[in-house]
Amino acid sequence: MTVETEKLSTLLHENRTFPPSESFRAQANFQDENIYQRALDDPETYWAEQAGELSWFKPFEIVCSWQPPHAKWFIEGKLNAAYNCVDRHTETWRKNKAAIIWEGEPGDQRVITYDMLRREVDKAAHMLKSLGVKKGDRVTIYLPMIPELPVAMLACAKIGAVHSIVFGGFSAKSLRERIIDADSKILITADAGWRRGKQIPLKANADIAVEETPIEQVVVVSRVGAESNITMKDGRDAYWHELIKQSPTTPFEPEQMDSEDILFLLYTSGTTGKPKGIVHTTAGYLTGANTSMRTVFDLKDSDIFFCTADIGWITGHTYIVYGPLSAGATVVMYEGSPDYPGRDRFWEMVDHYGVTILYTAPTSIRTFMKWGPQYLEQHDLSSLRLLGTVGEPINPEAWMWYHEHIGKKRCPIVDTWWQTETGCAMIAPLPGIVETKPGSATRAVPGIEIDIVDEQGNSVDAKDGGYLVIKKPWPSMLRTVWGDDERFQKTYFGQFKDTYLPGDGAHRDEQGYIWILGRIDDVINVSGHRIGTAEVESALVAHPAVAEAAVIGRSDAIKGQAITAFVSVREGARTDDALIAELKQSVVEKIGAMARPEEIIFSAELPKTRSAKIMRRLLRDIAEGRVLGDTTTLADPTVVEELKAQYKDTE
Ligand code: 6R9
Repeated sequence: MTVETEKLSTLLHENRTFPPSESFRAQANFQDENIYQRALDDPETYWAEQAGELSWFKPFEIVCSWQPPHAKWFIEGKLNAAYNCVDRHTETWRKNKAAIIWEGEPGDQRVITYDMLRREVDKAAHMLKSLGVKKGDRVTIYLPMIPELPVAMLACAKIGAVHSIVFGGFSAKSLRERIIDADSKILITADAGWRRGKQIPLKANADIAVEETPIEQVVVVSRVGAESNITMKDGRDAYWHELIKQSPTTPFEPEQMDSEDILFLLYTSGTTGKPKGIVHTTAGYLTGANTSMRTVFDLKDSDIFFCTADIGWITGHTYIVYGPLSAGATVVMYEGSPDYPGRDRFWEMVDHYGVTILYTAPTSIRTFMKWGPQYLEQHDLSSLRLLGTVGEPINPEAWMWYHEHIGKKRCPIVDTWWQTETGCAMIAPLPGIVETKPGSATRAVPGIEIDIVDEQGNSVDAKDGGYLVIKKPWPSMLRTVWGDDERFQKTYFGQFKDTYLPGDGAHRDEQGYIWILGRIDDVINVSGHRIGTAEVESALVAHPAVAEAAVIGRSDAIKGQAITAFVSVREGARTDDALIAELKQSVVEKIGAMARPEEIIFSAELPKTRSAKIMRRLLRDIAEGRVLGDTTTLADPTVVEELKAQYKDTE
């Protein structure tokens, strides 16, 4: 395995510590360290208590059944996720509390109270029903960050349909693959979305994507008013607002879902070219999402919670929609780019709406650092009381900058390690209890048992790197990979018996703090987005000029990692700037802009071992300008010299 020793030694020198302030601790939801021991001694009782925070139509009878690698939680229980996120709050004083404060990129705003949200969700549920959507059907959603997105998700949840959201930055081809894999008959999209003042042509992408797929109906939200620029296909396409007009205004009776009924699919990248449809179920996922709002985010009814992720990723699913809304919070949701029209857009929103909890990614923090603190100084950020980060390891400098310039040394920082597969935060401090260290996600949350092990599955000593593993099942764990249980078993439980393997390297320091070192497989993390090397490679190889391609992630100061592609072309193909531009464009078209290679290096041969495996490590060394390690296993050592020379030319 590739435990990056260089990174390890820098991290080990980090010994600044930040205990929670007395005033934070005194108001925290959890102040007693015993919660960890209690949950460890009896996780089932702990999770049953947490599940008790949800509203159930029928209480569960068995907390957990674990037949490795398959878990079931809260067996015999009946509930509805949309009822928990919306309806139940309208039966309390929260009825007129703001559920979603939404801001569009052009500056348009909407405040949606819980009661208004209930009405919107119910109308959308009636609409879906009238289109023939039934319990268990998959609905693909390809929308920008507009209120119709959470409304559509919750409408699916209300009728028991399974949503599969595809991030609006994905290409037509990626959308198509996901539609086919999920076997969806219906797609909800928009005419276009706004990004840095430009329109992103979602409907045009959708038109290409749905050809020769099971999609029978396309519902189109009019976001930018581009009616004249899009084509609506008769009998297939209809506008959301026109369909909604025909919906009854009567309440929609929530479907009584079994705890283990599927709530959603969300596709994520793995080591092969084919994305995995991660399956999350109703009760377990919602319990995890809801619990972490109260524990990790110390949520209070007075909080204004701003998660800057897109709902197209798991962070947005859990921390814009299901977590905060199930807990009755007010969330801020923003459609566009942080630098539009100015680089102070987030700070203007924090100031304007009085945001109390901000949850963002290390890549954004590094971008703010690069821009400089002057954009923050123009605004009053004194409403902030807690900060969070997610998506990739945060480097200590970025952590300190977040602490000093955004948190004004007042706000605890919760560095939350988790994955699409885990559903909610797994390693993160409880901010009223745990002393934090810049760059460490600290320790597993209560109810989660982790370890760091070697190849044989034995715990490693402090300071040694190893595989991060999760030893016991937890409520919000993925249940399977959609349509491919074998892949689920192999990927996550194939290495160690009955133990979940997330695919990250980690080490523990002498105090037991966890330091995540990054992926140990062929997954690249660009700005917190998971991209499989195999996906980018197959996009490149699809080009007629390309014979072979190898893709690696090299370290990048802002994005965490950037994609470098090494390409060998077919006989006679030209290796010029035009081909580079074409290849980059072809990756954008096949996957999406976030997968665009930063640089493409042509090489007559790729370095291979004698067993014909491409030596990615070596390519990473070249791209990162390191002295090359052992190349004795290389079939043809001259390849490396040539590649090094080529790489220098591109710099
Ligand atoms: C939530 C999310 C998961 C991968 C994960 C890891 C990396 C996420 C992190 C982190 C270090 C953190 N990751 N949070 N690494 N510290 N706080 O990002 O899900 O898109 O599935 O990515 O992201 O490598 O395995 P997802």
